[in-house]
Amino acid sequence: MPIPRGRSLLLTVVAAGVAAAASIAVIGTAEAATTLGASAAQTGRYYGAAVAAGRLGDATYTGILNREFNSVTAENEMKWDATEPAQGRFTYANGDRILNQGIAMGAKVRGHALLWHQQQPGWARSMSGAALRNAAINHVTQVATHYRGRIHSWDVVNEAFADGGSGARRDSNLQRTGNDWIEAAFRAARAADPGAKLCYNDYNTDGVNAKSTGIYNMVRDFKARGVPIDCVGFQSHLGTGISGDYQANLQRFADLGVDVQITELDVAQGGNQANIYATVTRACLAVARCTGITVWGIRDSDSWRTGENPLLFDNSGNRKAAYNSVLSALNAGGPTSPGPSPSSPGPSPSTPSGDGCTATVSLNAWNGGYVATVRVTAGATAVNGWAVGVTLPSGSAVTNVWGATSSGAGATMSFRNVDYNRQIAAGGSIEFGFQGTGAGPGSASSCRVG
Ligand code: 9MR
Repeated sequence: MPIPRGRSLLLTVVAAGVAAAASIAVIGTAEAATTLGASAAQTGRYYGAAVAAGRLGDATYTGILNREFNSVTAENEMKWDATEPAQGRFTYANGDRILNQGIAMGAKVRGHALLWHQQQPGWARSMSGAALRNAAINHVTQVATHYRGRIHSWDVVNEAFADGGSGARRDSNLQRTGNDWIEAAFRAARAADPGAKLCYNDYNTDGVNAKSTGIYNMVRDFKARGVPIDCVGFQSHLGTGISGDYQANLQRFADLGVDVQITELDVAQGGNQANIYATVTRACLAVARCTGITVWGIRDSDSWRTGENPLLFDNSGNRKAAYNSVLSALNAGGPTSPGPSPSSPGPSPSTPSGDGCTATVSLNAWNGGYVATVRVTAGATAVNGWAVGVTLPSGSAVTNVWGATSSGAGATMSFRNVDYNRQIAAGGSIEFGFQGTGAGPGSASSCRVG
């Protein structure tokens, strides 16, 4: 991985024994001003791009990506049709290419998108009811588990609200499984990857309007009821103008206690493209909880908006006027964004007392299925191998398990450690989980060491 120029300079300065903090800061600022990622990082933010795995072999494309950006989003490769083309058969090769590109760059990786009414595999499009709900939650669990610990933010649910004046949910096969499908997805994502920020992402939300207000009300309700949501993504596919209350809209969401992110920015070239890009940048910088901006592609020729030239680099990879306006706006600065908030704690571990272990089950249940997260906590002595027994109500069946192996069927299931979570330090805990159909287990469970 190339060392960012700012960092190597800083090391040189320190090695030379120049201890004056002011001069280090000045050098850092001057260096940071030359790329989008480094200038955004000055206020604790990221500047990212949507990346297509198929373009990573293009040296111009990858050169700009490596130089300018400190966050990547998979443009298509982590979507449902890409990651689960046949039910229960998961394919991560292209998603992993983007993840590894991000890791190699030292960049954040945004996950996009776990559930969406579009780009569903054919098998899911023809499903409905409890079967679809179970398949969707299993998808969330499996994909978020595969990428666990490596995703900065997940778009857990994408574009679930209708356009127009209703402020209501969009009709879709997912919506028809019950209005609680969104919260079920967020709970499953939290259980699978407690370290990722969980976002709701949508378009046509670039000001205070009926659609953004519908989403605002959902987020407020989720926060009030403890549904795990950390961020809202504003796609910001913009035309030739921008709403005067763009910033105020970001701020009202931030005031609910979530981060906001600009997730898919592109702006039609026909109007005042450079100014609109600068306005969006300044709006994000002015909102302390606006943690980063992602543009939806690199060069105009990479964009889904064919013919609109909506990005920051032209077809040859040259910086456009819009690029310069973004860079200047980033360098003008703004309040520092808050650092990563700790992920919400799972069920509180029992106080260690005596030897042995305890297990607590927390449940994310819906009509016809559930995801159970089991926290295993060691007592005053470290544990080397454990087994947990769980009693299931009649009619319930476990369909998949992660972080443990299972045995038994029917009423009593036994779960044993796998290699990586065999050992638990004294007082420490680990989690495993399982998904099932029917009603979920109660909280009672047994735990034994060995
Ligand atoms: O940029 C994506 C394009 O390559 C795909 O063909 C398209 C398929 O629906 O999805 C595009 O990305 C969309 C994103 O996933 C969600 N918000 C709207 C984006 C543009 O359509």
